[in-house]
Order: sequence, then C-alpha cells, then structure tokens
Amino acid sequence: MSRLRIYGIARTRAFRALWVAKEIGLDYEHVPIEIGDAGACKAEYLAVNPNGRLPAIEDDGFVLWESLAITLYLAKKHSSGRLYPLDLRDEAKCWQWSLWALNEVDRGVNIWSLHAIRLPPADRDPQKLAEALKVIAKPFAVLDEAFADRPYLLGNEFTVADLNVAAVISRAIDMDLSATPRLAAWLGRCLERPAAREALRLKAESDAASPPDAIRLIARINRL
Ligand SMILES: N[C@@H](CCC(=O)N[C@@H](CS)C(=O)NCC(=O)O)C(=O)O
Repeated sequence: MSRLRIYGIARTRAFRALWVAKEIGLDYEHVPIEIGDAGACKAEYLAVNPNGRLPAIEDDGFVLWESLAITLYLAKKHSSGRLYPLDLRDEAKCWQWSLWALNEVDRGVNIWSLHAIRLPPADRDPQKLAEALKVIAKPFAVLDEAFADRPYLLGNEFTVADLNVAAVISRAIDMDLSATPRLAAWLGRCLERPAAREALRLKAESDAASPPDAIRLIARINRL
C-alpha cells in the first residue's frame, strides 16, 4: 500500500496536490472524495481534516491540510534542490508567492471560472464576474511584471513557487489574458508540463462528471 494518500476529487484544490505528486513522481493513493455531505463533511473525513475541506494528505501517518502547505511539504521532502530551493531567500520567495496566490487571486479566479464557464448559463451572475475581474486585475499585472526579466518566478528554473501560483490560477487559462501576455505565456509553459497535463486530465474528467447541481453546490458551499 502507498504511504501517501491524497484526499479530494481532482476538480477541487486536490488538483494542486496531485500535480506536485506527479511532478515529483511519487507513488500515491488518490481518494477522490467529494465536497460537502457526500464526502468531506462525513465523520470519517472530518477526523482527517476537521475543516471539512479538500484536499488533505496522510503521509505515513502524518496528516496535513491546506493545499499549498501540502505542495510545499512534498516538494521540500522529495525535491530539495530541484522543485524546492535550497537557498533560504529562494525558499522565502516560494512562501511569498504561495501566500500571495491564496490571498490575492485564488477566490477571484474561482468566482470568474464559475460565473464565466462552469455554472449553467442561467445561474451565472455578470456582476460577480465583473467584480472578480476587477479584483484580480492588479495582482495579475504584478504577476505579469515578475516575468519581465525571467521565465519563472525565481529565475530560470520551474520551482514549487511556479507550481503553486499556476495551480491556483490554472482555470485562468480560459480567460482573455491579452493584457498580461507574459503571465499568459508563463501559465501556458507551466500547464504544458507533462505532470501538469496528467493532473489537468484528472481535473477535466471530474469536471465533466460533475452535474450542474454539483457545480451549483460548489458555488453555494464556497460562497462564490
Ligand atoms: N485554503 C484551503 C481551501 C480548501 C477549500 O475551500 N476547498 C474546497 C474545495 S476546492 C472545499 O473543500 N470546499 C467545501 C467547503 O468549504 O465546505 C486550501 O487551499 O486547501
């Protein structure tokens, strides 16, 4: 049996943990549980993550939740000096970009993708869509500028900083990104990596298998 278990259907933020596991080439067991009463709110999962949110991992008995804590932990544990930088300042930059992604763009991109694409047309709210685009415009300009003199966030190499930010905004690949061309090119480069493509395939499959009511539940339960 694999020592690493990843909880959460790939359509959720579990995608981030699946991507890093594939990027490193880890052997893992995927437990594709659903959000809410169908899975994440059941007592069995609440014992793993008392927040009732996805994802979480169990690594040889060690439990961890919060998607980007998971990616940072797995990258540091298995890919120090490659995905996870050895230098303290580079490491701090990985934390900086990861916290930035969660605080500045995670919610806005989610609201955008639900109200632009994923919800049935009758459930979409153009005002929420416009507000989300307004909220992410400034941080997207900051991200675009970060690539003025480098192909990846820390320099010439793809690191967990890129993985985390690209995973958080992955659904923005369907957005009009013409105002931020460097961001668009970088996001394309990140999502074309073989590991990202495999994780995206799982995500697309679980998106496709989610009926409209499941998407409505996502919007309601996450207040998006
Ligand atoms: N900050 C958390 C957010 C986790 C989260 O909200 N996950 C969603 C699925 S993508 C969820 O479980 N929502 C259900 C709920 O909030 O009850 C993380 O990045 O892991």
